[in-house]
Amino acid sequence: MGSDPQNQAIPMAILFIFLLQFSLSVASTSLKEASDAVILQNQGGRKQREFDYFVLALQWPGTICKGTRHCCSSNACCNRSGGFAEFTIHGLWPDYNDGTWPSCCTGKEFDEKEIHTLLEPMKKYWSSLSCSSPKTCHGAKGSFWAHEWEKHGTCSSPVARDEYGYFLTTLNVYFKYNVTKVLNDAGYVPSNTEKYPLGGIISAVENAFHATPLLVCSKGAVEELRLCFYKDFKPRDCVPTDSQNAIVSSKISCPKYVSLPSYEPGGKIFEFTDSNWQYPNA
Ligand code: U2P
Repeated sequence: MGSDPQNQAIPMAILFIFLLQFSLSVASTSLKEASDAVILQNQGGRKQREFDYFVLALQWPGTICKGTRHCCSSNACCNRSGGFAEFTIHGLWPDYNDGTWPSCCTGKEFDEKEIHTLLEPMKKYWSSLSCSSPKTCHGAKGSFWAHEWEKHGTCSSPVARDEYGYFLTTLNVYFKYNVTKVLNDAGYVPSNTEKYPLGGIISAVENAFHATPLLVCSKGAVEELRLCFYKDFKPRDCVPTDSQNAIVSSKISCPKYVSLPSYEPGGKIFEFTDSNWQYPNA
């Protein structure tokens, strides 16, 4: 009961053409995906590839504000009534796995009007804790928010594609992963007398988010706590970063026991440097 080889040849040819077309279309799709993934961003002739992961950098105002020497209207250390009892946002930074990061990826300048609907939470949770005006990507001086958007936000594509998206995404991640609550629940509360084990703080965050944070200290006090995320904002371990050719890791930056200083404005006498500055609650 042998079948006719001529009759078989036609379906085989159709199958072959189908498979050829299928593999060509798969190949072109994966080529397209590969080229979508490697976005080459250009500024001043520099080419930067797409970032690998996000760092949400949080600052501890109690530590930073202790170093305040003078006041101005833009420094929340001077004018926040009631002080601070929580981490505030420093920035959402797209980083590379090798410890470096892209910066100033497009020419897009900061425009506060684009985020006018976010100003209330921004002022409260993304406050500037300094009087100095950081550099923007164009060499001019700008606000803290302008610096963070131009340096880091413009490199967050394709996850956050514009200024509004960048700030909104950052606020959402900040509210979702509430480190202050995690530490308070574990008994690590602001104090000017207590010292806490660095390992205990790291474990509390690991237990809550199943990923290892990175801590940065100044004179034995927690100055920053960084949480790391995949591009879909699932938590992942932070890796030591390379800051001005020095490796930053929790153990290098912090002692075995660290403080989380509390801070209330008014406890210090400031020299104030602009006429807009007002004493808190004045
Ligand atoms: O750590 C000092 C400064 O380097 C920039 N930085 C650090 C680690 C990192 O993963 N990504 C990154 O950008 C920060 O610069 P800034 O945004 O303050 O200009 C950080 O403060």
